[in-house]
Amino acid sequence: MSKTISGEQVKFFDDNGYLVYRGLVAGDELKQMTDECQAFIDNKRETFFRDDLGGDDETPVGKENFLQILGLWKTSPMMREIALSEERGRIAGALLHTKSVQLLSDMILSKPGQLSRPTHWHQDYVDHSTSIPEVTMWISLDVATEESGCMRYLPGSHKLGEKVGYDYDGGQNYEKVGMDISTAVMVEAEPGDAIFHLGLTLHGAGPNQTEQQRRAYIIRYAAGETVFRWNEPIYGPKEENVIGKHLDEEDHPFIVRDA
Ligand SMILES: O=C(O)CCC(=O)C(=O)O
Repeated sequence: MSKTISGEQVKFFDDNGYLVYRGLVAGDELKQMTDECQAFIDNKRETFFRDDLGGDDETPVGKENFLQILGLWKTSPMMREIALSEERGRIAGALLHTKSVQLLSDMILSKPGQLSRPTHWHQDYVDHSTSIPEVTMWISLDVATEESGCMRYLPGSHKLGEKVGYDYDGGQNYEKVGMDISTAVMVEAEPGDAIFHLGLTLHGAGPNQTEQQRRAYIIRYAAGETVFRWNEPIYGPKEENVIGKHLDEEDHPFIVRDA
């Protein structure tokens, strides 16, 4: 049966800035997604961008502390099909309150067992060059628990405006800008559960203290109305200045067009 979103779910998202959608991905598709993501992690796929968010430039491939792989859809036909799913694009469109949705980016974040660092509290949009806060879909590929560093969100924080981007230092920047995380919620997840959040929602995750890896496949969706607000295209510099320009279709294909 096709997956849709109810008015109640949209209202929850509008009020809280995040939404848990249990079992959004299941069966064969979940297996294909997980296997293909693991093939990227194992460095068995041509990879557009791979980095260790928890280490330095010297980290050998396969030893990353907090592995980020970006742009899977660009090199894997299977991930392209998964990333451009119209069914999920329509859900993102409802959350963005728009009729046309483009793929902003996709990525894997993998935290190996016993090695990884926390994800410091941040709002994605502060670091993004796009004019409208995007909707992110975080799909768990493993059982994510408090111990393995499941996601945490501060309900309502999307209404506070732009406060804090990713903190590559001690992780206390959210405190310095006066954000209080005492009412934050922790969301444990099973494989295939999706959590949506808005680019302005404060979120983070604990370290992975288990023996198993904690993997997520993440898709960021942009409203079709989005333009660049500074000259920083998502996939690296271009010859032309992109400020004020719409996201180009080559790097940001439409998933849903104006109905
Ligand atoms: O998976 C994580 O630990 C962080 C994910 C995140 O920050 C995001 O998807 O925006």
